Amino acid sequence: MDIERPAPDDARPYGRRTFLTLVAGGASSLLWGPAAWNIARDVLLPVAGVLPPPLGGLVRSGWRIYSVTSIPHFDPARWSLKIDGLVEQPVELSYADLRALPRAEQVTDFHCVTGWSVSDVRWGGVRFRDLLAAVRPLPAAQAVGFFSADGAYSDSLTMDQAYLGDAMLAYQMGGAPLTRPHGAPARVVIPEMYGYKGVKWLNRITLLERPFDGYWENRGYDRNAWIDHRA
Ligand SMILES: Nc1nc2c(c(=O)[nH]1)N[C@H]1C(S)=C(S)[C@@H](COP(=O)(O)O)O[C@H]1N2
Ligand SMILES: [Mo]
Repeated sequence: MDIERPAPDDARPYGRRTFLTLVAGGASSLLWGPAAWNIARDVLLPVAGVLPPPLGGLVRSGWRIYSVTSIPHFDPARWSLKIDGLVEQPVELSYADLRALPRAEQVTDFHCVTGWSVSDVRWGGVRFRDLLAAVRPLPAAQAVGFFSADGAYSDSLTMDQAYLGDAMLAYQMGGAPLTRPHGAPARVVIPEMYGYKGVKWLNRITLLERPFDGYWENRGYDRNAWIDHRA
């Protein structure tokens, strides 16, 4: 079985640039208060070891950027999200369309199956029920397939899983637009399951009769990725 690894080398330069930019803002963010700190936190944490001691002391846990390909570019003017499959009305949403949908917010913990977690992640986005309202799913649609703009990564959920109260398509993290390493412009969030269900750089959703095995499931992971080992 393959195992998850941090983003490949060709993806690193971007992540590093982002880190340097945000560290500059990050130090002063301590003066702006907790909200600003949260925004910078996800980027600061992976390098806790190189931070000066007082800042390092605040670090509890951290993100690792995962990508099985190089990290896709996001152009707000050209990006679209196609929603098709078992629906009455397929649609193609622009980034502006996506942000115009009813917005939901939540603070939830994030767990990767390889053993790292991030507590209290503030997500903003749209609930799948609100996202799918426009396409009017057919009665036969019992599952949702998610596809990444990276051309390699996909996963699926049953409709019931996608409609859980804290599942969403997130386009904000920590009160700011999702950064490119974290999946800009949008990623799947389902806190009750391990992070591999959360397809980043999402650009297509297809409604299906039944779920399929996603990228990591084809490499040995469980299709039902419940963190608390629910049936
Ligand atoms: N497109 C894509 N989405 C992905 C992955 C990936 O490699 N490619 N990795 C998944 C895994 S295993 C995890 S734990 C999370 C990690 O999110 P992060 O890179 O924002 O920390 O993204 C998930 N979504
Ligand atoms: Mo993961």
